[in-house]
Amino acid sequence: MAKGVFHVIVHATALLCCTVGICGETEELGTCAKDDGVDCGSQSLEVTPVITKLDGVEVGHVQDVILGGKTHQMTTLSMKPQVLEIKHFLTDEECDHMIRLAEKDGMFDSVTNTPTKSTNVKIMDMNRDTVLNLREFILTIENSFDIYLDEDDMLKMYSDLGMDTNSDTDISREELHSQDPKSVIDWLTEYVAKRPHKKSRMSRQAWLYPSKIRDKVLDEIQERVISLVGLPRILMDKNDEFQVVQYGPKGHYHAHWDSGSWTESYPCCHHLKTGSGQRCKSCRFMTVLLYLNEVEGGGATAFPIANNETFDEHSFRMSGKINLHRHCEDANLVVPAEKGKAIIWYNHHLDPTTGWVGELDSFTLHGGCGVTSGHKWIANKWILVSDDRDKDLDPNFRPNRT
Ligand SMILES: *[C@@H]1O[C@H](CO)[C@@H](O)[C@H](O)[C@H]1NC(C)=O
Ligand SMILES: [Ca+2]
Repeated sequence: MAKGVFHVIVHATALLCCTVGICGETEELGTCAKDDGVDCGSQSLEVTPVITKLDGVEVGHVQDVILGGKTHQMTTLSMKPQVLEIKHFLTDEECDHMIRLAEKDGMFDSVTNTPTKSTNVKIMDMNRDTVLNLREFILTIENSFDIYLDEDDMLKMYSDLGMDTNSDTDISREELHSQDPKSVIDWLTEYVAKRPHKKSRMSRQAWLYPSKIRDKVLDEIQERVISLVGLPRILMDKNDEFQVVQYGPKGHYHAHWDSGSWTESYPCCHHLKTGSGQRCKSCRFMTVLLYLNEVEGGGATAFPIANNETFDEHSFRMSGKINLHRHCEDANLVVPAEKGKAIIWYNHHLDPTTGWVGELDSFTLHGGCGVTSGHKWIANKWILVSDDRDKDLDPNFRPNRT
């Protein structure tokens, strides 16, 4: 049996008091004594949706989940973060169908990392000696542009641009400031155009909206996801899209989080109208990743810091292991690509006091390993939940998609 497959949980007090129909049943809770005038009619049955998680129990645990009359096996791959896997969640025909829908929709290039004017350059002078050594400059470019260069690339840049005037492979503040930032950006743009594997993401994508395209197969897949996750239906209906992504040869996606931290003060993107141009954070409580094809080589999903005792972002960035093209096998959890397989994880903790979504779980850091041969097709289903329960549950609050 799947655990946590409730669509709503009724407030304990209301449930005991009102479904039983006899006030006084819950005296031990001190809320519902015989004479306190509680209306036990059905009107007072107050339903407050809460957020729940599937329970993976422990690593290696296998449980049956019945979805649309079919029994699937769900295996727990990790508990920190909790990562669950269901093989054959989609049939081969359903996978092929999703790919066809995406192709029909017209896939467009992902544009996550064209180095542009608006990018905020974060100078990574780790030891604060006002000089950037090679490692620090590599990290500066990684963190600012999502471009992953090695030392030879950097030395070529220094020499092409005449940056390192005294040839000591360090870039001093003077050397940096005598350089026009635009010349660096132009150099990077041209360099990675010829070497796409240096970019964070090499892929094409399309968005599929079950509510818009009214496709029977897609509707069935959507219903299967809804039964699996057991979350309030309104959350699923308001943001029903699947993102289908195709990674080409060398395609990969460096380690990242799918969601933002609640400490970021920006609004959740799904609470803004499309094209508002306002800065926002992704608020993706849950990720369901579906593999749509058999990848010839590579294409696993890696969680570099799963099950590590602690997480230190600074030391992680310094290690260079964010680059999953180079460091896939170093990841603590690697989930191989397999047609029809679903991988499920929760990007956030639960907040037990509110019953809603809590802070980002740092251990969900993950990415797509390089495709070494053939293509890789996946579909992402992000279940969007914000730190504002009322807005998420308000049926009138919908993003205005164009
Ligand atoms: C993994 O855990 C160890 C022990 O707590 C810690 O020293 C190390 O920095 C952690 N690694 C990362 C990448 O956070
Ligand atoms: Ca120098």
